[in-house]
Amino acid sequence: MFKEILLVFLFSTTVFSEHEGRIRKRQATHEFKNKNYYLETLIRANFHNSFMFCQRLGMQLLTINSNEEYDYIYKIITSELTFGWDSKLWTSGTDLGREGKFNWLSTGQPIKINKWLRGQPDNDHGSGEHCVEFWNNRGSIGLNDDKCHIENNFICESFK
Ligand SMILES: [Ca+2]
Ligand SMILES: [Ca+2]
Repeated sequence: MFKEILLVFLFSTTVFSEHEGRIRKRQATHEFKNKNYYLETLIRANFHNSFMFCQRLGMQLLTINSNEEYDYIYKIITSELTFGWDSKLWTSGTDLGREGKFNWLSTGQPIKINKWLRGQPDNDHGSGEHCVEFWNNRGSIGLNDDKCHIENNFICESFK
C-alpha cells in the first residue's frame, strides 16, 4: 500500500520532456496550496512555445489567481532566481482574444489580480503587446504586457 502511494506521489510530481532529442527529467520545484510549480530557467521560448512546452510536461503555463499566490511567485523570483534588470518570465496571461481584456490562456479565466507595473499594460502605446510576463523594469518587478514572440524563461504549474 505504501509503495503504491509512493509511486502515485512520484508520478504526480515528476514530469518528463523530450528536448533536442533527449529525454530530460523535470521536477516540480515549488508548491503552494493546491499547486506545484516548475521554473524553466534553462530554456527561453516565445509565449506559444512556452505554453506548449508546459503542456508537453503534463503541466500548464502559469496562472495567478490571488494576491497571495502572486506574492508567493514574486518571492521565488526575487529570492531564488537571478532576476536582474530587464529579466522576464512568461505567464499564461494574454489579451490576444480581445484587445485590452486579459485572460489566463491556461484556464480561460479573467486576470483578476492587479499587479501591473506602473503604466502597464500599455499595449506598447498601441503598436501591440498581447502576452503577460513578469518583468524587472529597472528594479521594479511586476506584470507587463509584451510582444508574444519574445523568448523568455517561464513557469509551468500543475494541480496536486
Ligand atoms: Ca494588447
Ligand atoms: Ca507593456
